[in-house]
Amino acid sequence: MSKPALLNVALIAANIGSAELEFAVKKVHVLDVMKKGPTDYVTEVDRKVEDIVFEEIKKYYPEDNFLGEESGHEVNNSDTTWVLDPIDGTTNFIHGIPHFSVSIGLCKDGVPIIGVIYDPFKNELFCAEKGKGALMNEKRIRVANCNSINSAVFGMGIPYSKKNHSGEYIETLRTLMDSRCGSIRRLGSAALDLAYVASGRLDGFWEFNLNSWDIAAGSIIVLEAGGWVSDLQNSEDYLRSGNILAANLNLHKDVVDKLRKHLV
Ligand code: 2AM
Ligand code: CA
Repeated sequence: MSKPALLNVALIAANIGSAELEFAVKKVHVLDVMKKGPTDYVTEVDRKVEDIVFEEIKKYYPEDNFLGEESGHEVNNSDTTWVLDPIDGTTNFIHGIPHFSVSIGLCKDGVPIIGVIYDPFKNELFCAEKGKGALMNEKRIRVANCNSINSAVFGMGIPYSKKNHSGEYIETLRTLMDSRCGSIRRLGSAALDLAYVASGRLDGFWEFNLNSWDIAAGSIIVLEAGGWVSDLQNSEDYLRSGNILAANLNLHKDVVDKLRKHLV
């Protein structure tokens, strides 16, 4: 019997994970919240969603590699890795702020080829497959065509500790503010920030020091929606560095030109 297509498996798994999140958010006030670090939270829901999503994928593709925020890296000598963030935006989730997502990326030889991001609260499902375009709830999406920093609305994230690029972050913020950019938002889920760039809700997004599970799915969705993704020096090494800038091609070039001289 042939296996279901990779994207279909990612979609089924995202639906299952998202249903669990939708259920869990109703009892968020009684959750046992644990800390991985001073500002890094995990809940029993993160772990449960990770388990059920990987369990579903492994029904069809058990021989692949699996990288999850909570369970770490399972290496099975495959060139294909499923990269999962069971809740992207855990801090929002814990605080009852309805903006978080399940994010499932699939990388082949380290390059994202499939991305699925599900926002259970708004019932919005973003997905893409390399070469096949990007969709939101089955409708084709494209990045915005904003060409000017002055009218652009950017999403961004604030790094979590002093050693995590806080100086560079302040410089990027100052540079864009000095350039009189349109507006800046800090929404709290990098996966959804990228999905919003892909769907034209945000014109651009940047953040430092993310993990591959935060951005693997979102980056392929932006690329397939006609946008461009790099690190802040315009290198394509963003998945490894975790420093990311996404926008349409014209805006991306303008922002990189402005930011480059402020970054080492
Ligand atoms: P998370 O909710 O899965 O942790 C928001 O700026 C982004 O930063 C989110 O994608 C969030 O992912 C991530 N993030 C939140 N807390 C973090 C921490 N302590 N260290 C690194 N990344 C974090
Ligand atoms: Ca997470």
